[in-house]
Amino acid sequence: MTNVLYDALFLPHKNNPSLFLDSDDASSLPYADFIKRAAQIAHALVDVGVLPGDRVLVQAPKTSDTVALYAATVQLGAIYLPLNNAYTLEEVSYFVRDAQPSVMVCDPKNQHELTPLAKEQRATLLTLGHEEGTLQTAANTKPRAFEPVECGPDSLAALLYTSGTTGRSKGAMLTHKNLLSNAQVLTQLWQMSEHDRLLHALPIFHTHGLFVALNTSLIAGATVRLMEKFDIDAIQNELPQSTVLMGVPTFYTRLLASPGFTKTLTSNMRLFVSGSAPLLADTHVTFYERTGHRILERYGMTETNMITSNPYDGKRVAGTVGYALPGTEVNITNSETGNTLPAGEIGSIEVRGDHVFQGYWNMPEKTAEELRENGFFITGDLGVLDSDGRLSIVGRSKDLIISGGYNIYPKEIEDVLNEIEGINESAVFGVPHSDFGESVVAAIVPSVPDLDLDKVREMIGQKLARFKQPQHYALMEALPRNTMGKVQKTVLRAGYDGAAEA
Ligand code: MCA
Ligand code: AMP
Repeated sequence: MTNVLYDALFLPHKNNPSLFLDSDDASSLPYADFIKRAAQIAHALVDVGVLPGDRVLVQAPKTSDTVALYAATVQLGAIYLPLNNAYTLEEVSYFVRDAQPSVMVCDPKNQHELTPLAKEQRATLLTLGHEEGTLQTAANTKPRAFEPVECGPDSLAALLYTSGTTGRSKGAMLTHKNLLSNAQVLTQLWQMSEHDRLLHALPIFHTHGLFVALNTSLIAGATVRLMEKFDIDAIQNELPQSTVLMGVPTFYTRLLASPGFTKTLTSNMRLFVSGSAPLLADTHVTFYERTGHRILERYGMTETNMITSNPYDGKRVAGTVGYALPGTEVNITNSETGNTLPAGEIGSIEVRGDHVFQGYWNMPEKTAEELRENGFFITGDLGVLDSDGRLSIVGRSKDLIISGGYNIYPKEIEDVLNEIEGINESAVFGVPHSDFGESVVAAIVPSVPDLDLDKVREMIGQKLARFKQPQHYALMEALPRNTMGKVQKTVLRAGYDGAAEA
């Protein structure tokens, strides 16, 4: 039986005694044992009725069992749907209602809160914790082998939600082929091998930590040092025993800010990768001066997986995201006409290749807007190619804030603010932030003279994950608008100096 992704990522390790997951609790899991654990979890999912094509929604801590749950879902032909642990009940409710999973797997501490939602959707609610959970207990007694379910290249493997400019999150449908082709290309390009030990400090509910880091390590047979989160001291302790780190720019600015981060600590490392947000050229240069390593910056999206990468062997240029990956076409177009622009001209970045998703779950109109019939996906990023084919990102046509590698769509926050009594209208924008790259500011036009901002914060807190909540509020009499009536966020950004903070 063929299961495209399982056969390439997991099956080769059936009898591999090498260490795969080296976790925070000092537990370690060889590849062969991991494969057995995934099989047990697959049996436990089948027992609660999960069928091929079903969505398995997961909002669980970062543990080896969570990674095994991903493998199990792929193995039984179901669709893995991971969610940020920071999402509130309100946010999770949207994803559940949209994706209609047959099973929801949550942290035991959220079981009580999620029970009514699971009941409403007739989904089975299972728990997965650091120590134990109902899924783990059920899996413990199951057989340690499971026959993979047939899945071709176009079968869906994952549904990853990405926020949208309309305020509604969209589920990007990713197939076995999409995930596998990208992982194969990256493994080869970055020369990942069984000798690598990857420092894994990213969350595993996004493309970067889940697919880029884990899938490439799996293909290579590398060891993954699975750390619950990015902790500067823990990272520094691990660097001398590791070879690869994949992170967002905040990882690198934090390392540089640490007096204990020295060249000696990095002497065993062969690769530092950065992505998910722009890496400042200054960070690239300072990192090189401190360590002798040039951070390899690459560019990607949830919908497309990775698109470009600086070379492994060739010149890594600060402030650029490198060349289109093998099998990837990057086209720079005029955003009005869609016509291709020559090298040197700034335009809309479009991308085509085996790694580009199939469209948005239940949103054919949105899919048609962003995925052209000729297969090119309109990224919403603005860029320029040089004569050599090297891409630089110069901005975004989409209204998006990237904070610490998390995408935040202003519209989603504005919608929540505008619902609050006493707020006439609002505009949310990003301002530079030394740690997160950008942070969220909300300009508010109150409809009452004594708007209680503490109350506003409290109401926002009930609805939106912490990382999306505005760090500052600026009260204004009116929002700046152009002649078309459109709010001018560039004016807001330029005029914001923190002084107007309420
Ligand atoms: C945490 N907080 C944040 C963020 N993270 N606030 C704004 N932006 C953030 N990114 C808040 C928490 O709510 C908390 O607030 C306080 O900061 C401390 O929380 P803590 O968990 O301790 O934060 P941290 O460990 O310092 O986390 C910062 C981080 C983390 C390491 C930058 O956010 C992170 O791992 N980011 C990576 C995101 C990622 O994987 N992106 C890839 C997306 P309070 O104290 O007030 O309660 S995939 C993608 O973009 C594409 C495909 C691509 O190209 O990769
Ligand atoms: P997401 O929707 O979370 O997949 O985020 C994708 C977005 O992150 C892209 O459209 C870019 O705007 C941004 N991004 C990813 N990598 C980079 C990078 N190396 N430089 C600048 N922006 C990036």
